[in-house]
Amino acid sequence: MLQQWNETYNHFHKVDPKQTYYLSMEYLQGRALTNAIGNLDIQHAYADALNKLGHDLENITEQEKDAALGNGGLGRLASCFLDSMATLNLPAWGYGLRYRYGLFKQKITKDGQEETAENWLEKFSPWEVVRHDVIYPVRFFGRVEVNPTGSRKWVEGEVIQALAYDVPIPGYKTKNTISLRLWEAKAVAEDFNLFEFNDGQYESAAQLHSKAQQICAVLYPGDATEEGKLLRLKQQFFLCSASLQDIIFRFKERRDGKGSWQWSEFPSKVAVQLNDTHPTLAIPELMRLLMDDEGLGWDEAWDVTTRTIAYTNHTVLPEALEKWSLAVMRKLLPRHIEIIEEIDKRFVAMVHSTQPDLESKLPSLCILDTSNPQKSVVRMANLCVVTAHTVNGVAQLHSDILKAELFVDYVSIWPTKFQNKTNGITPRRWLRYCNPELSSIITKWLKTDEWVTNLDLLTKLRQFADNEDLQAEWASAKMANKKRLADYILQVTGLSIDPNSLFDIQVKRIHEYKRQLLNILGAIYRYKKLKEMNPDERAKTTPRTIMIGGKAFATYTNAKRIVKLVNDVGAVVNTDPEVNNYLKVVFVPNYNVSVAEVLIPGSELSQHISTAGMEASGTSNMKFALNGCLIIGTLDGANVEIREEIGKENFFLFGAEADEVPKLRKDRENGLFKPDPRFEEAKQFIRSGAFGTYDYNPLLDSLEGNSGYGRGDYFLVGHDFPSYMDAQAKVDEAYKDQKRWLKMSILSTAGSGKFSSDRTIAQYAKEIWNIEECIVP
Ligand code: B1N
Repeated sequence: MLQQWNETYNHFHKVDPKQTYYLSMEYLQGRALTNAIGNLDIQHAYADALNKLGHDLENITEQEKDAALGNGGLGRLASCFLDSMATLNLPAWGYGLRYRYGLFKQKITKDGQEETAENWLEKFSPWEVVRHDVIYPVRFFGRVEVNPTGSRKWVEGEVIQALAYDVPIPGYKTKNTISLRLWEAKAVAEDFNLFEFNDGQYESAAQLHSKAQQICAVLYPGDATEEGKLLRLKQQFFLCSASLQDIIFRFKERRDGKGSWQWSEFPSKVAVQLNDTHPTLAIPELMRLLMDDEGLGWDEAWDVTTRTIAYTNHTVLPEALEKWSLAVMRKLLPRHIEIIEEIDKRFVAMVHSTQPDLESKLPSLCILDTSNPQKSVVRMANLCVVTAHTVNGVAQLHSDILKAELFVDYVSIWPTKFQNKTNGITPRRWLRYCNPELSSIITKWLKTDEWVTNLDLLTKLRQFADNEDLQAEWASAKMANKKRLADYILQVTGLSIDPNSLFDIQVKRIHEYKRQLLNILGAIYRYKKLKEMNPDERAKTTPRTIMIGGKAFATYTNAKRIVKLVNDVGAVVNTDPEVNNYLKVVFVPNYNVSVAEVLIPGSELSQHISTAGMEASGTSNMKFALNGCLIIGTLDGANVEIREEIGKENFFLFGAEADEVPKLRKDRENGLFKPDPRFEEAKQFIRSGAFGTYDYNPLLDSLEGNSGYGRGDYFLVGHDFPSYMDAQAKVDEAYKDQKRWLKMSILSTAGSGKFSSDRTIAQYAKEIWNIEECIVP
């Protein structure tokens, strides 16, 4: 792989194509071994070689720690994108940070979730190559010096070094192997103060060393929440500055010796994609490098910057839209604030002169929000929209909402700037490698394994959906995966689950908008009804194992209460001899990429039940559908498109639609909401103490009342509860008819071709980046 990696770099260097640089604060890579030997197509030889050394592949695979340098969907998307860029032979790079500690490990105790540090580098990572020759200075604080000529320079402050660690990203059955370049922060060697050290002042002697270490110490564990901490801003700038210096270095290196060239050529060699607003500082940093270091004028630098940068939005949740304090930013990045102020000033002037009808909208459209002069902020999404040549959402519904709501007034200024790029997942990791049983069956029936790189071929399974032989093979693969999953659950929780029950899974970050609370309230209602039945009635029900997993942000108390509730419900239900043959409730601890690789193939029903309009896309919905798992879900995010592709008769739909949500919230405020008795019964059961003495009132109170902070059921759990229970009843009925269920499962896989990240990346390449494949011969 190292050899192919070098060849790839050399080939790109020689051909000098336009390249994409993907900037992301998060990559959720998971383990690398299975993927690497699979993409190199050497699984069997590798396994044989290990056997000869007295080891076995499966055992070795398990030794690797997950690289969890991300929180959830956004970080995993970046990793799927890298796999597709390599597989499609695209000249592309990923840039990120080498966090010393990744996403925390979750332990479940009697008090609920406990977080511990994830020391993924404890035994070193064999997948990275430190590049002592690739190092750039990154400045913080300081001041702006104005020269007599009028040019400006950022000086003084503290300078920290960015050191590159490269991770190879092999494409599937191609030589092309691209790089994920992760930056680590280091103090400048001369900054160690020997004088102070000799004087016994050890801490102050090493001050810059410890400041440098802080920058990449830990991943911020918020998912769709913003922290607004200085260290986070430092991390963001560190990524942007180091990456852009590297990109500019490479651009100049490749122009060297080729005669004269112009900076205006930069956008024909470089595309920069911002993964959400987290790397927004790439905008003022590119402007600064071009003007202050390279001597370009404003107009020329602005032209280069706007033609280079594109922005992806991943959320409309107000709490996740980044706003940085102007005062904090001015201290940390004084030159960048000057640039941002100038961009804003020119934007406002442009609106005045060309869009006078939008003047009244300027307070919300401009970049700086100075409406509260003591608390002025920089709105990062606005800076991105004003600058980027393209802005995209991550599923059709989400992109429509961006155009109709969040960015509506920008659309009238730049009608062609806004696009949709529906997310995707890599079929290598999320089917070929995590589900070898199902993969062989698909290859056998399609008579080719080309589907691994051309996922649309899966539609050819549709013609066999009723075929009894395929259904039998399909069922036996699912059973094998369910048994493997049951073994895993036994190993991590000590709980036995029945592989003949319906495996029903919801795994994702715990968030009120994702409505794990709806799921567990449904489970509670089911439990109560089972208790009320006589044994004969019970025996006619469809046995279920409900599994819920996911991490809660450490200070998000309602999310932590949900984790505790799921565990408490499980403790009661699973030990109740009257019921536990028909229902089990399992909290799967420490959900991560490797756990997902076991859960998803073994799942039969999965829940994607967010309040409509709130989940930008979701990507685990695609992974479950691809593995033949049926979905119960709302019309939200990519669910809408999945349902279109696999057929509405194969999707258990319920709940309000996005455009109804505002009115439903209003109605509720006006006291017009009448709760379903089943909903009241489920809540009352918790209040009665059926699941222990923990105080669930704050959680339950969030579902009560008509409005108010943490009240008024903002996420419409009560409104959607009855239709959710009705949809669940349809699931139970459908499962009783296994022939029908298997057909639906086959059609689910058959309809998932669109959700390959190869399709997504091909669209980015053509419609945003304007790059082409560059195949290593
Ligand atoms: O990005 C995913 C989507 O599939 C999900 O629907 C969406 O929720 C997720 C701040 C985020 N949006 N915003 C974040 C992550 C970390 C952070 O510090 C925000 N994650 C998403 C991929 O498009």
